[in-house]
Amino acid sequence: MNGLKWIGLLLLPAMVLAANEQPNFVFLLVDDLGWGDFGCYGSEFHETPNIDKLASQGMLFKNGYAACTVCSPSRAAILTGCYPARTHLTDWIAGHKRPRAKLSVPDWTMKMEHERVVLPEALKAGGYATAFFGKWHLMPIGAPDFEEHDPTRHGFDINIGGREWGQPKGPGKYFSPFGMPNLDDGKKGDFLTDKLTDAALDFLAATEREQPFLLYFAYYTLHGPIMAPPELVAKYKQKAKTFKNRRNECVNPARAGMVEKLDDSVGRIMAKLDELGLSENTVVILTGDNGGDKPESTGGLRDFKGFSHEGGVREPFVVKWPGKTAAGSTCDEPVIGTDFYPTMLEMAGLPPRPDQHRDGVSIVPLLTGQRTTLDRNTLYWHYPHYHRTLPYGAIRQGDLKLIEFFEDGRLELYDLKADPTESENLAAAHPEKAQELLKKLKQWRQEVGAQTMTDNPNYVPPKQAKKKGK
Ligand SMILES: [Ca+2]
Repeated sequence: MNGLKWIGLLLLPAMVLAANEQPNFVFLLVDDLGWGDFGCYGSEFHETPNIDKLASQGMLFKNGYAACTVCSPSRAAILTGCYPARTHLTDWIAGHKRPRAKLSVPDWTMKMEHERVVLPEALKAGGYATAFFGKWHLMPIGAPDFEEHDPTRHGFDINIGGREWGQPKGPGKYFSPFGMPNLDDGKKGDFLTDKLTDAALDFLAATEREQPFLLYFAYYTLHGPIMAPPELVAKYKQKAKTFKNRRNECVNPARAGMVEKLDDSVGRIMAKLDELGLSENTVVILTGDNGGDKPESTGGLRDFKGFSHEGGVREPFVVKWPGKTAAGSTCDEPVIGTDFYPTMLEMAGLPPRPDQHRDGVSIVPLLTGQRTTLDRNTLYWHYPHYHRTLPYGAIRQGDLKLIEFFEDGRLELYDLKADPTESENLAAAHPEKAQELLKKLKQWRQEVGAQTMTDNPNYVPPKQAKKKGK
């Protein structure tokens, strides 16, 4: 080969795939999923054979993160490839009101802006069929353009079940009737996870084979209300009687039943892919939007949904990419929800959109085993809101994590390798390191244009508020 040809080859994009070579995507996003909720992440009470099998066929990440400790911001981060701090979509829609709190919550954005090209839009532009199932929770409740923000206005060809709801809103909640957009109510007593899965299987069966697809399934489960079919509740009540809880995990029969229904759903989807001959060219991704809603669901990590500590944001994170990812592999590198957008574009052989997924990094080199680390060594969180936690920002750099609480500037510093449960605050012992990370965190907030909090003129200290309330 002559030199010119070599140069020509080098100038080609890294991967150009013919349409029939582009992989399909099944993206499974579980609500309020604890790091310890699956067998492959250590649970002994929950029974997740299908999910464990999925993990055994792909790569399991041990330091996978959600971009926020609550729903909507994490979901938007996956779709936009941007940190919540950058989009200003920083709390669950429509958030808590704390008019008497010490700090004023900024005027944050309760929707994804249409100007952004989000992940499903980018894949659609690349020839993909796109379908949304389940919980959306990204509509600006009460705003005039409310209806303009359902999944079909953000790149999905079809929407089954997505509305402004953060949880099932039908009279039977997880049981039929559901009253959800385009979802068959089935018969009384039917379970929501099953019916959404039926719809997803119908989509798979009907998909035109010449066109690759994105099946984006955002489960309502495991969000409250915690409910499962009676026979499963009975099964796990029985199991609980003799269960040796060696890991102090969540032993809640109804929640375990929800997990089993989730696992059934994953199993049915995998079986359908097999049946249709699609398994070998379908990437399956499974993760969660924020930590479990039960303190014991997080595999021993500190705190849970709504908190600044690891239990609020560390998530199961599994990717099966047939022929590319070594079966049964694991990865220790920290990765986060914003990374899916550039990763999936690269998998699809589509050009990156660095002006869109500004905070994501393609994790393809990790998945292919080409590398064990990324060039990035910092992750960030920004939560200028009151929830279970006080408002905070956080940075993880290598194994170190610094949390800054905005009310009083209090700092917490942890070495996640030596102390994964964040039990020993090292901030006082290592003030220089704490200040170095704080400086980085502040610089990052400036770079992404994060909204900051201000002193609240209507602040009523808790003691006075209590008196007034009497
Ligand atoms: Ca959630």
